[in-house]
Amino acid sequence: VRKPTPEDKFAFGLWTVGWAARDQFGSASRPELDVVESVHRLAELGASFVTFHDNDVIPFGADAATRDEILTRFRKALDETGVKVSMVTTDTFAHPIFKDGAFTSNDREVRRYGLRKVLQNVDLAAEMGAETFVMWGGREGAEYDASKDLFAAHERYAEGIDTVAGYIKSKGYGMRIALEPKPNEPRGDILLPTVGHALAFIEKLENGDIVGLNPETGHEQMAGLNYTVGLAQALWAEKLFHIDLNGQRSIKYDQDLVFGHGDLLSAFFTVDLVENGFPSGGPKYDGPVHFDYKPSRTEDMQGVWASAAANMSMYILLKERAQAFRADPEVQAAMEASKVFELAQPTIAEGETLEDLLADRSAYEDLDVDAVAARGFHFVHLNQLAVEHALGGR
Ligand code: 3MF
Ligand code: MG
Ligand code: MG
Ligand code: MG
Repeated sequence: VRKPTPEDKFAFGLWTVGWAARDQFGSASRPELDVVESVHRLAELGASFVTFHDNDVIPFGADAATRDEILTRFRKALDETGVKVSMVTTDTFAHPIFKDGAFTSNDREVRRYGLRKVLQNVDLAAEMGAETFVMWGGREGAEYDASKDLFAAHERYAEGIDTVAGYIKSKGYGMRIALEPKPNEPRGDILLPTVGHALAFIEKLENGDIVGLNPETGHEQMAGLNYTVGLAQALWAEKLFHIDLNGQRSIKYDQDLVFGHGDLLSAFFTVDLVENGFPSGGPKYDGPVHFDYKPSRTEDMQGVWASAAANMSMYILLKERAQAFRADPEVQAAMEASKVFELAQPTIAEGETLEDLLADRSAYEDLDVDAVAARGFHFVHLNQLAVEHALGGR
């Protein structure tokens, strides 16, 4: 596999390689990692960007002097390596004050504190030159339906996001917000559980023009959904601001495996969409290729760096396969035979009116319905070609 280049725009969360593998059932299996080392190692491996939660870099509650000292060290590592910060996000889930959420906690004092923490981090994100501000509402949810006024919860969630978006605008920061849906974990149910829910939510915001999505592979798959279809709708809505790539094997806890180590064929089609776009053109994703995975608890530090590299190798391999797939004349012919391109033709032609359609007997009264129904689409052949390309068999 070829080495990553800056054109690949690979990005990693500092919390990914930095995860010491503390889980629900066990203590850490690895030492804590210094962010300065992470930046250097990721740069050597070929990443161009890092992303972080405020508390991945600055401990919760640190005083101003400590904060400045840490940020100076961090900035030095960025300068030395040329690594840029593409996205910043806020930890509104780890500290117990957020146990019932930050923007949707029943406790108003918690909500005001949560909003202040996020707004402070917006300033840091702008200072660091981040283009995207991700908001994953990990604790915005409940275990018990009786515990939440769900109307009020959506009102407060919208109030919170609108306030942050309004603040970004008022400060003239060129940043955009990307909401990250997730169906559950750590809460029993999380608000804005899927891409579709979040898209509908954005429609009702006052400042929704700068609010889009950061869909994560595993999160959609935890809901039994097709990640690529979610990305497609977000693209269609012109709301695909960021992506979190990783691997997940079916509906279970959030595994955060290496990208491609979950549903490999789905990963192939994700890369095909991200790199090649829709067959008919249309909006394309052009942000960083961001990995949000966890080096498994079984891994030592060597395994941490090997798994980080694996995400990039996997993406590069799938990108090469997806490019070969689209360039293959046999695939193009199979797509043609499957009428993939015909879907881009408007059902009512340009210049045609609804009256024309209603008067067109060939469209309805005279259509040989049985003959049309008997036509096959040959999708299985097309899919076989895709799988053969994905496996490097062509
Ligand atoms: C949890 C996540 C989060 C978000 C992160 C960035 C800790 O399942 O995916 O990672 O991606 O908060 O906003
Ligand atoms: Mg994520
Ligand atoms: Mg996640
Ligand atoms: Mg995940």
